[in-house]
Amino acid sequence: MELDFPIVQVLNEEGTIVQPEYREQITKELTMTMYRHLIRTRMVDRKCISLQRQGRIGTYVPYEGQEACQVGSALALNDGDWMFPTYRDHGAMMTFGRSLTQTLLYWKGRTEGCVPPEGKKIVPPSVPIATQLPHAAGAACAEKWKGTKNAVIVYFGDGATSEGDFHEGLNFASVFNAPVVFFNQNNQYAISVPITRQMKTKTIAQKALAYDIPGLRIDGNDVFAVYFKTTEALERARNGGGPTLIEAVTWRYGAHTTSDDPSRYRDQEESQKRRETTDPIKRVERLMQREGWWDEKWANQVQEEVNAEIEQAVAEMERYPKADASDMFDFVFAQPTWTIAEQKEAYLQWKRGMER
Ligand SMILES: Cc1ncc(C[n+]2csc(CCOP(=O)(O)OP(=O)(O)O)c2C)c(N)n1
Ligand SMILES: [Mg+2]
Repeated sequence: MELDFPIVQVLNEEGTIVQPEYREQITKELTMTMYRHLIRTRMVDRKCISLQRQGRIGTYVPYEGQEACQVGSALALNDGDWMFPTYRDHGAMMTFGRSLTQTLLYWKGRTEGCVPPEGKKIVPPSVPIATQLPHAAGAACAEKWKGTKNAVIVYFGDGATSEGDFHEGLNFASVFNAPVVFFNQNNQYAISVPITRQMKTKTIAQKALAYDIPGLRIDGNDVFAVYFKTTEALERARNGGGPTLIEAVTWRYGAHTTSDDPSRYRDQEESQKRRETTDPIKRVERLMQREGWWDEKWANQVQEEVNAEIEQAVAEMERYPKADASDMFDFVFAQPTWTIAEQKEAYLQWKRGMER
């Protein structure tokens, strides 16, 4: 079965284009754009870890290693498309247009961090696993029934495929031929649970067979494979071809969250080895060097610009007052249910007691 779903690469680990049909489209400009986004997402991620360690933001979910999945797929979207992210997909959200300040506000626990930028349909990140898949299928149906050409992308991890919502979302989208791309980042772990303990099938892509939709397994550390294959799936969706399941095979180098210690469940040498061989950013650098596009001065300038953007966003985030814990109750429903009203009252009473 694994042989029916080989991992598709466009750019291999050495930075060589292995699919000639894409050669012409891989221009210096496109590569520089990809590189800038990859560097930006990585630098933001590292900054967030250090902010969390200093107590300046709350628990944080890192994605280092998964930048190609997030950048490549987000750049494939049109402005009118929908994005349904998880807690790990702020790299994709930033690439699609969410500002850095909003990203930081989210991790500071402020509701402002969930408001999408004007005109962009970026849904707040889903923390409950897989609940966003049926929502995405529904939004895609709505776009179809309204007669638009807008498509939907929904992100989820390998662990999410064990949830009922994964199957319900795929089934619904398949039956109604909804314009949605199910974008799986298979980082091979659900917290400490490796994929071999999560499912018996060798691939996630093959699960598409059950819903009679295209299933594709790609190298998630190859930003060009992600970009071109997601673009093709979105195009098919816009043109009435229905949903696609994409499995992007990747790896997170760091911890599940800043509260996790991966050395307790996996060999740290594995991540170190992968950094040297399959890193998504090094691969693009190798391509640029091969093509004679690499310019050290330009690369340094990219870093300086991103640094300045980060520093400004951190300053803006820190000008906001601390999040008010009662926001947690106020923004669940437009009209609070009695249970939520009761919980809020209990919280406020407790808080008054603490202040006395
Ligand atoms: C419905 C639900 N069950 C359990 C959890 C606890 N939980 C948080 S992250 C996670 C693992 C998810 O793994 P995966 O889908 O592979 O995504 P990744 O974190 O690797 O990106 C679990 C079980 C949750 N958030 N929601
Ligand atoms: Mg995972």
